[in-house]
Amino acid sequence: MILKRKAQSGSTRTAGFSSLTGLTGVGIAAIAVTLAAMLAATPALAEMIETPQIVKWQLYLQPSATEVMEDIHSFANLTMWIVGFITLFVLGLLIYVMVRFNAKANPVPSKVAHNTMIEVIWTIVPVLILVVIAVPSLRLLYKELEVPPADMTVKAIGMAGWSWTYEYSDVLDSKKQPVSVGSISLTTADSDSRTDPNTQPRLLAVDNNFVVPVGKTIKVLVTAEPISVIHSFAVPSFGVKVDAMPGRLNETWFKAERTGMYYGECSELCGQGHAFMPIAVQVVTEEQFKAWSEAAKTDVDKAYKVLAQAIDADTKKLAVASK
Ligand SMILES: [Cu+2]
Repeated sequence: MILKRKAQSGSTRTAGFSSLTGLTGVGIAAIAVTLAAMLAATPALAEMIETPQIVKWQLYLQPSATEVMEDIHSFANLTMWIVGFITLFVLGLLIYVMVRFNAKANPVPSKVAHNTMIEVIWTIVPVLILVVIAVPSLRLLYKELEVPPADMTVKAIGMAGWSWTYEYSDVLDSKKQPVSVGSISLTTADSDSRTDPNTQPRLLAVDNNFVVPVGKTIKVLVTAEPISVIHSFAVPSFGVKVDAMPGRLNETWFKAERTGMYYGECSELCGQGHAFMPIAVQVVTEEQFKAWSEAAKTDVDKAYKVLAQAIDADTKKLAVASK
């Protein structure tokens, strides 16, 4: 298992982008809280590894499980600092003007209307700030969009009945057809078939997970069933979000660095079942994936039982080894 995670602590997840509200009192308070939290953030490795992907009352971005999402975290933090400093600077100027130049303190106002130097500065400084933001922004955009040589390709199809189908182009059944896995939410609009609320979160758990091996570059071809509407394949911890459109093939990629469950949701308003078509990605070890894919060639239902047994056995082995 690869653990490559930079400074990121749960305590940085505070006010988030609410500071974009600009000069309102709420915005300023949010920025102050966020900056204070960022300053106080001291990352602890153990905490990072054990951080669950979803927690109650979660704010800000989910913990990252790929390098792309790690970069999104860094970029979001950079822009938060810039937004914070600009807002505090403008607030300072406003307070200074209100105190120093109000009618009582300054009864005879100056009639100066132009200052070339100040005008040059307030044109150039914002340009420089935008350049500072543009460089990492474009670098990140290219990293997200350019798919590196993939170890495996999977086609994710948004279905008309508000569910997902995953087609494994590299796992072929006896008829040389890609193994196809239907993935339906366990919490549907009119019923809830979850048996364990702890391991099967509401509106996120599905019957068949999207199983992938850890540390491998997975290329995802994203589309929607021809009779369906536009959906969107999104997994926040991977920094992945791409539209699933009927008659069109989009592509994205991810390389998960840790095993575990990662949840996403359809992120394009697609109709009455929009809230009931989650994406559940199960990242497993290469051996566990082999066990799953071998079994899936003949029987998909059995493959998930085989996978559960393999994970169980490995967990027990780990527990014994750590004693
Ligand atoms: Cu949808």
